[in-house]
Amino acid sequence: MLIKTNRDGFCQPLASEITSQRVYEQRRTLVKLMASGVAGAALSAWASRAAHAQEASLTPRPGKQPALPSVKSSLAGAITMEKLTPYKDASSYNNFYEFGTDKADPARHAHTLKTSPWTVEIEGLVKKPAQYTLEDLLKLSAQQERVYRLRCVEGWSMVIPWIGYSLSELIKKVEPLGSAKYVEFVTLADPKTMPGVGSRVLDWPYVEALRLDEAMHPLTLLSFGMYGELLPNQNGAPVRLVVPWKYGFKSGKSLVKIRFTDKPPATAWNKAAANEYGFYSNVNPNVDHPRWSQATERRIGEDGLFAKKRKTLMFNGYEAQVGQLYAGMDLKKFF
Ligand SMILES: Nc1nc2c(c(=O)[nH]1)N[C@H]1C(S)=C(S)[C@@H](COP(=O)(O)O)O[C@H]1N2
Ligand SMILES: [Mo]
Repeated sequence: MLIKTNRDGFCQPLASEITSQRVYEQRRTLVKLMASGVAGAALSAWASRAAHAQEASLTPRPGKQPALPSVKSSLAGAITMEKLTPYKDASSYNNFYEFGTDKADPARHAHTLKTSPWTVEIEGLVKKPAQYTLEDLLKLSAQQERVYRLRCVEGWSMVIPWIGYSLSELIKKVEPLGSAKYVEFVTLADPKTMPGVGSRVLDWPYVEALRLDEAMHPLTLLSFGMYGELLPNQNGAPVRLVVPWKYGFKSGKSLVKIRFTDKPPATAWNKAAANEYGFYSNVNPNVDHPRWSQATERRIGEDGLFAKKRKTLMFNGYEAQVGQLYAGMDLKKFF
């Protein structure tokens, strides 16, 4: 660390130097993490030591996955002070239809998902199409911890300390062409390891998409971990999206391809039921799902007999950050 001596003779590192030192140490830690094979058993002793050194320790590490060191994000809206959903609930009550449609199915079946080796292909309207290995992606930018709410269209929500960095960091590297207006996210569809892919509930692979400016918004997170550790398979390992102001289904899990297009891509839920799931799918308490209200939500992990339902907030509480993206749009029409 660089030490500056000020005129009084006190030695004080500058705040900016502390930050860069942390990022440097974090990168070194990640290199070690990868040298030992991301999910290797040999890693666990080191991982628990690294967890103690971790700056952003909001919860005790669950100890289910190797640690993923991160720094606490300073981005406005990236941290909520609400109580975290217990890890047990966040990792056992999931939607991941490739492993079955019951909320308990992903935790039960996703152990078959093979997350290494893993590559994400970037294609379409970009100057620099590329194939990124997971290791490349982990190193691409500093890992941050962000505590986001995620609200499912079905009416439940969770508060999760995600780890990752803004998707915009990756997008900037591949240089979208002027003609690129949308970003399509294609997720893994492997019938050998994903029993749900044999069913006809959705048209596989599960595909989601954002407008380019939504994808570039700093809150849009490319996530590799949660609760201080790598993502468990059922939450979308090894890399997923988290778009906190949209219904949960926009946050694609286990991404394998990111494609830049000039037309709105066809998305899995829109193809399945266009009248129920629009392209935008912004959390909006004033626009009901055709079959149920979207005005309130139930927080998973606190649903005791007398637990009150919470009022759902516009853009899931992120209106100050993202409202501008939709200025002048009729959100009943563009739901
Ligand atoms: N590939 C894929 N991604 C997916 C889904 C899915 O079925 N397949 N379900 C979505 C839905 S409906 C929700 S609510 C969130 C749930 O994320 P979580 O299990 O980490 O809470 O994942 C989203 N991403
Ligand atoms: Mo969902």
